[in-house]
Amino acid sequence: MRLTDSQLAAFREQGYLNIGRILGDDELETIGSEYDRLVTFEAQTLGNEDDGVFPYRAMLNFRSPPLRAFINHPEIVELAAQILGPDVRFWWDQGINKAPGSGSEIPWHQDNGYHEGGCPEYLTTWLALDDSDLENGGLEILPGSHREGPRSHALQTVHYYVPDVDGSGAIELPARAGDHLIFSSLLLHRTVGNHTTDRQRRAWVMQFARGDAYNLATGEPYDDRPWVVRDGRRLEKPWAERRFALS
Ligand SMILES: O=C(O)CCC(=O)C(=O)O
Repeated sequence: MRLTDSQLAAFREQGYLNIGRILGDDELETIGSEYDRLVTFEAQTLGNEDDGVFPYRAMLNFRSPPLRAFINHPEIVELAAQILGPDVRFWWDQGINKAPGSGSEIPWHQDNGYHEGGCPEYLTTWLALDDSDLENGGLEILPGSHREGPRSHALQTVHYYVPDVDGSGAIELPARAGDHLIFSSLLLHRTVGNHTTDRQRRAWVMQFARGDAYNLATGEPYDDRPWVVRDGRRLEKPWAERRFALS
């Protein structure tokens, strides 16, 4: 998928974009059925019992060969290279299902806030597997907030969050099932609780980083993340110098 110049300019300026549907029906069906097998209440939940927990699972690509095939999907990595440059590593993926009654929020944060030692700005892709809005646990964002750089995060249970965010400029970022949202890892965002009784809100998040990304505290390269694009060419077989340890 190639962004137009005006889409790219809007992304750089606002820090986010809904690029619509870039995967086919069959692909979305494969993702949906593998996701439903893996992202379940029985496997793992996040959130708190009082508000209602939600299924969460990290690194679905480790657990499912059909899902692993998407980490170097041609449309997705073309987009990543256009934004990040000619050398791109796959960074992380996670499934989050704000199920009906999962009232727990994910508080305001930048995705960068989750990495000890810090890492440079990277790209988050957020695939909506269901329609998503503020009734069923959808996203709220602060447009342009990525331009202010990294913010310091506090830890609340397992969520890193930015305290005292002035949310007065926040907007809803809705999506239709099948849409891909993309945003900067520095964009401030949160997701609200799902207060419906019958509308699940599943999302599969995949993230990509520049090939030269390194740990800002230790100086170490992130060479445990697989290459998906090198010298502007998509790799058929992603590979990394070191094995990634999922803790
Ligand atoms: O999908 C969600 O509920 C949370 C997404 C999010 O905030 C993230 O992936 O950083």
